[in-house]
Amino acid sequence: MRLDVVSIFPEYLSPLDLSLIGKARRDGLLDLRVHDLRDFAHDRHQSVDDTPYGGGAGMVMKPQPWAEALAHVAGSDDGGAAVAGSDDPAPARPRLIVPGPGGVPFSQALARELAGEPWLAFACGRYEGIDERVYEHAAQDLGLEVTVVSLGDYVLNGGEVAVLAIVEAVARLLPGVIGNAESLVEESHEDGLLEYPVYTKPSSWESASGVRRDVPPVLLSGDHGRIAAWRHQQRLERTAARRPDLLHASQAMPGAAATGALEGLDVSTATPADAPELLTLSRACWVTEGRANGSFDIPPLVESLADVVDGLGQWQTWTVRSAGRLVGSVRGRRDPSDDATWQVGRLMVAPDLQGHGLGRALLAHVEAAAPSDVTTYWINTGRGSERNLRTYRKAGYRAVPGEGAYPGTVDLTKKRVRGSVDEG
Ligand code: JD8
Repeated sequence: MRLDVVSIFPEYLSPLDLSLIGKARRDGLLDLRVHDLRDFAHDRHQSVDDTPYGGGAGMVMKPQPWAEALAHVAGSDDGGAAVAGSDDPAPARPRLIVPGPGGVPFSQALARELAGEPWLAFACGRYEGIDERVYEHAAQDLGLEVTVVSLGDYVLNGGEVAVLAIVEAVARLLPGVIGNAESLVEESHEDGLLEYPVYTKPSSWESASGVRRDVPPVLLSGDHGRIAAWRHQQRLERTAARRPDLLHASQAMPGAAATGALEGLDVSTATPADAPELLTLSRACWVTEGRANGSFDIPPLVESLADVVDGLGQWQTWTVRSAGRLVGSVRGRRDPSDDATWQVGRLMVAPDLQGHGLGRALLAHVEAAAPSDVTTYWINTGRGSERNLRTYRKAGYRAVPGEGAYPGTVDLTKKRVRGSVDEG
């Protein structure tokens, strides 16, 4: 994997010379390059910031140095980042990650996703932030996929700390970076539960305050079945105590963490009796899309119960229930204007259960349901629906240039691969 980081404090990234990441770089597993933004500021003081339009405290980072820095990085493909086995002639382009307090929350799921990318570039902002036109320029002019990512709900002074954390979380998932990949399996956030407590010698330890503490006897028993059960119980208790939000998700979708997100869930063909809950779930799921696309005047937010019932007559619709609760749905139909195209619509997952792979599993489910003579899948989403676009891209869909079927939307299509997973 190739990684490029641009910052006005390049030395801030020097911790990435150390430890496993440092070794991975020396072993050629990681091609990490750090660039000083000031090298792309050509005035006498190499200034990279100026006063904010509209007034207010602080300074804003200027667009020109960033534009030159990103052009330099994105234009410097030396084949190191080419997708293995891809015959795509187009020069590889980095996926641009810009840390920011307003970004999508960084998570283990996002770390796994980024670990699948051949080339990542990071833009470290400072001051009050980077001129907004740089984000648009990178996406629209340089054609980069741009994702603003937040490390957490607190305010830092710049993006460097976030990049240190993101690079470490991503790089350690790459083959060969950490010794035994085994240990990746039972980690916190890897499967929705926090890790179990760990102990080492001595089995009985007396602290300076004279208190003696022993290792839980089960761990000295050699009985691996009992040890595994004790450790799982510890993980459940710890998660319930410290992160009940995680527990809720893993209980509500028992299969998600293990293998298929639909495992243990009841997937059924929708009936008019499901319409009231489908209407409610649509409202809940499309509020974020409305905000992301600057308009709440979109069918899932304005349609009536009668419209939902109507839709059930025009589309094959599936519901997903967990212990009776409607937690997801999706629908599919032949494109009225092209029999060989299978339209996928209203893919939705209850907001509190998103991020656990249920959306991807539902997409695979509706694709597998397409009649055998279907050759292409079609899906539509808001141009601003970054998360959906990422999910569909990961599932192999590609954006159709130009305006989508509805104003402010993007159409995406994917060729059906015979004998592929999506043929169920
Ligand atoms: C990038 C400039 C500072 C932020 C005025 C303070 C991430 N979880 C996170 N918290 N803060 C950041 C972050 C902060 C940044 C920059 C990331 C670039 N600042 C700004 C807005 C308010 N100052 C972050 N990831």
